[in-house]
Amino acid sequence: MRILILVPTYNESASIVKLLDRVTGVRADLLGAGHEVRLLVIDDNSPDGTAQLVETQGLDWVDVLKRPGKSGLGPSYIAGFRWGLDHGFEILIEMDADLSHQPEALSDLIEPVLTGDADLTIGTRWMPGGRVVNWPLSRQLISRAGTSYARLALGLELRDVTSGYRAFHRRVLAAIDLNQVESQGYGFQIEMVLTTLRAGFTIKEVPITFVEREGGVSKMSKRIVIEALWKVTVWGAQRLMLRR
Ligand SMILES: Nc1nc2c(ncn2[C@@H]2O[C@H](COP(=O)(O)OP(=O)(O)O)[C@@H](O)[C@H]2O)c(=O)[nH]1
Ligand SMILES: [Mg+2]
Repeated sequence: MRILILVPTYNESASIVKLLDRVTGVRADLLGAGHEVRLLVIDDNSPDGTAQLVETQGLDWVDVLKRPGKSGLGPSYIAGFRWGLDHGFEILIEMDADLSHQPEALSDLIEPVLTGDADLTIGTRWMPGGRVVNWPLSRQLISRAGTSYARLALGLELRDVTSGYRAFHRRVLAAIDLNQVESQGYGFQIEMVLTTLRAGFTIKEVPITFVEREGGVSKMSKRIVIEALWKVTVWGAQRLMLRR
C-alpha cells in the first residue's frame, strides 16, 4: 500500500526532528512489509523555521507543503489530503507534530484500514487500552465532555471524536466534498467523522496512549473549543430537523 503520513505544523521546531527520527524506525518496518511510506509536513509559514528545519534534514521520503500563513488545522489538513490524493496515496494518516501521537502505534492504527475492516480508524484515548500521559486534568475534562456532548447531540457511538491520530482509506477522502469541510480545530475532527459516516463509510476505534507535548506550545484556544461547541450544536439541531 502507498501510505502518506500528514503532519500539520505551526512552530514545532522543538519536536519535529525527533518525530522524523521516530517515524524512520516505524517506516523501516512498514517498508519491510512491502508498503511505501512518505510523510508530508504541512507548514503554515511557522516563524520558528519549522519548514526549513525539516528541509535541512534532507530526507528523500519527506516533503514540505508550504502555506503562506496560519490558517488553522482544518484547512491545513484539507490541503494535505488534496496533495495526497493527487499523488495517488491509498492510506492517509493524520498525526500531530508534538509527539503526542506515538509513531510506534502506527501499525495498529492502520491495520483495520489495510485489511478492509474499516474505512477510517481513530486512535482513541477514552476506551479500554487507551490512556493519556501527563495531560492536565482540565484538558482531559474538555476532551471527555466534548466527546460526550457530540455523542449526544449527533447520535454518535464513538468514544473519542476529537482525536487527531487517524488513518483514512483514500476512498473516503475521494468520495466526500473537501470544499464543504469548513471547521478549524476540534470542530474539523468532528466534522470529518460526521461527513465520513454520512457518506456511508465505517469507522473503527483503536486504543492509543496520548502523551502530552514536552516542547513547544499548544495552539488549542478558547476560540477553537467554542467553535467546536457551536458547530456541534448547529449540526445537532440540523439532525433533529432533518432527521438524519
Ligand atoms: N499547519 C498548521 N498546523 C497547526 C495549526 N494549529 C495547530 N497545528 C498543528 O496541529 C497539531 C496539533 O496542535 P496542538 O497545538 O498540539 O493541539 P493540542 O494537541 O490540542 O494541544 C500540531 O502538530 C500543531 O503544530 C495551524 O494553524 N496550521
Ligand atoms: Mg498537541
